[in-house]
Amino acid sequence: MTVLYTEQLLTTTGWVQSSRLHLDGARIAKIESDVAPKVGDERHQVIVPTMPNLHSHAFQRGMAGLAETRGRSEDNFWSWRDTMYRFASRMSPEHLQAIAAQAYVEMLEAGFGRVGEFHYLHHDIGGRRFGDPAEMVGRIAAAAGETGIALTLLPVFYAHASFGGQTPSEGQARFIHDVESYARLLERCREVVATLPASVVGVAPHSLRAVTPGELAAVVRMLPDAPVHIHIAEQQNEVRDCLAWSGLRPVRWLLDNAAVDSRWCLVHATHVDTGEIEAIARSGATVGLCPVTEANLGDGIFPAADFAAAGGQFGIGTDSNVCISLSGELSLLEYTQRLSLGIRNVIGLEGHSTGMALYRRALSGGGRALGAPQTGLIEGAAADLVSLSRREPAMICRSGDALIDSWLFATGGGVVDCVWVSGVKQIERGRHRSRDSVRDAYERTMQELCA
Ligand code: NGQ
Ligand code: ZN
Repeated sequence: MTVLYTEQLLTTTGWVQSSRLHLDGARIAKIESDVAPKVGDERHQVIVPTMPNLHSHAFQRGMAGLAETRGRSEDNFWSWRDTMYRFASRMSPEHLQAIAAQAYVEMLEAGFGRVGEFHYLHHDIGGRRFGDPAEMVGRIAAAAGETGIALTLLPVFYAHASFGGQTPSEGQARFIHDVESYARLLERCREVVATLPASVVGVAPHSLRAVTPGELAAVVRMLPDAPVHIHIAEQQNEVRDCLAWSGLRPVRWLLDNAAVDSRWCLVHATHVDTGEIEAIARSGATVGLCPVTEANLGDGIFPAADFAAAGGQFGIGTDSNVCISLSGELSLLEYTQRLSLGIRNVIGLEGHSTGMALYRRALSGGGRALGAPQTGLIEGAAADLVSLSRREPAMICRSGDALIDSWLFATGGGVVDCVWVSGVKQIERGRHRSRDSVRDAYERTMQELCA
């Protein structure tokens, strides 16, 4: 049995000192605190739980930084999407696996232990069908298996270009299913991930733009207790189009027309009014915030302070993977609130650390949204751990909550030392054990795609 000794440990009930964690395979068998280390213990300074990354499109990592040149007319979300569709149109299954593995290595190195992969690149180039409908899903699962990140697979149902069941565009040909073919895909997904430890499969109607009400209901029924993820109200345009189609704003339409509950993750939910904020909080759904991507795409600012005050739950995601950073997502989430409200220390309670409030909330919201609700460190829980190093100047003389505040707000994130997922150490001294081989395969893929 492996025993980790750590000076400080963040448990479900708070910080404890001088702890010995006994790992029994994938689980934490026992935690002793206020004890001395023993010979053979592996020594660490600070151990905290890994963070769930509740929303990723792994393949988009390959175009990170390639959509940052101003075009002839105004650039916006939709012109970025055209670039993204062109990038996606040439990707083979091998390319997808190599890019996803690179993204997952970077996620693990950042301190994420589980990824919710919102996967919609299903068909071959030009929309031709593969012999196995789960060919591309298999590549996502292989990348997760290769890197050791825990996977919540969210196969996407995508059928239409916009509200009212519009015919999909050419750029969407690789995404498209009908309800019957999606049911077959889902069945294969469950087989494909069966050998991946701790994996979960959910359903993901892409957005209210991409599904009809009937399709939405059918998809949500397919896996009765599994996570349901949907993009919603990310862009003002989308709110306008939804109003024109239904007379209701997107979040309002969803809450009135689907049984939204704690299974649900509303990704973005950027544009919400006061009534919608309160109604999401009451529903028990998690809001999936992706601050770095939302900033990159010019989406807008989610009213996180009001939502948190209403008792709402949120988690964080890296979405387009334009820059994979745990500290970056959480600090930007807080900073967008500060910038829009003109005040400091917004998420959190009087007299308490903001970093801790962000970390704890994103931990429980993310775990719930990904169908892996037990995220804290406690005896019997999964050994999903991050150790932090105090070598970074900004971490010197910090203890307890100040460690999290300094990590999130005062470093570039480079304080992650080791990461264990289900008791397996994937990151050591900040580097994934397969960092070099994954990088080399990624380089070959990028050379082909950029040729
Ligand atoms: C996606 N990404 O599915 O990758 C979307 C763009 C769309 C974000 N929404 C496509 N950030 O929403 O139509
Ligand atoms: Zn997305």
